[in-house]
Amino acid sequence: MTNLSPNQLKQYENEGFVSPVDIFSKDRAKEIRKEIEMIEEKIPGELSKSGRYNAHLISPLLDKVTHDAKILNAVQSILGKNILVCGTTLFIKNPNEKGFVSFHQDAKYIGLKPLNWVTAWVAITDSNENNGCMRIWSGSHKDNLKDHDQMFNEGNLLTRGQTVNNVPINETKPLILKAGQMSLHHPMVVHGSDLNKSDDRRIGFVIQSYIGTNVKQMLGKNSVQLARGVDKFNYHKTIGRTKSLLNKSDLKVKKQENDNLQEIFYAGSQKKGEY
Ligand SMILES: O=C(O)CCC(=O)C(=O)O
Repeated sequence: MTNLSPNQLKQYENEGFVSPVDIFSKDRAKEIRKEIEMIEEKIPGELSKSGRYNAHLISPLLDKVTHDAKILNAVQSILGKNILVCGTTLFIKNPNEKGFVSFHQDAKYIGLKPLNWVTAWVAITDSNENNGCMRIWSGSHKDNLKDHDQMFNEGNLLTRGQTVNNVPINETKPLILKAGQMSLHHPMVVHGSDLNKSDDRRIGFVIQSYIGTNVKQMLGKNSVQLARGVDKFNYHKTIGRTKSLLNKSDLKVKKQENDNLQEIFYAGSQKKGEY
């Protein structure tokens, strides 16, 4: 089943994103936030720096979001019926911290080819211009890959501070989402986000990304879960879904996956750090 409307598909084609798409209720978003914060409290550091990747492997509620039928119906409209999950990222911006995301293209550093993949940004809290929502350079996915500087700058939530310079801000659009809504964005579209100036956290849970079964990881290894359909290509190792919160063996799998990811994110870079 596919469910993006012709207008939403046109928006994706013309602008490189679809937003907003309703997924779940505010109350459900609150429950998910509670589970995230419970993990942060029980195992400090588990969801920060390189730990912010693949939280769906240790959190049953984030696992459910990752495999949510509504999200997959929308993703299927773009990728077709055979869909894998190849990772997730928590983008959390706390108030009074300097967190931001420099303008970049995901296709520049994620290593997935061909570009038959899409990223779902799911709002666990409201996300708006005051708390640093994503901004997208509309239509920029139609250009080639752009040069990115590696800035390694303080507060940048990207591993290497990958940055496209001279983005025309007046051609960027804020993706304003209520908790429980999502946006989908194209691997080539230039996007970033500014500081959180509010007095609450901004939490985005990002499935980064849903990939077609024909997509390979060119920069290293990353495991996948089958989200929908069949995988006739078997390019990747598969991992199971979590059955319980903070299960010990799931924590180990997450750690291994995130170590592999560091290799991918720092491929070709002289400088390494932990992020
Ligand atoms: O959460 C943000 O502000 C940026 C997220 C991002 O860069 C992405 O989802 O690709």
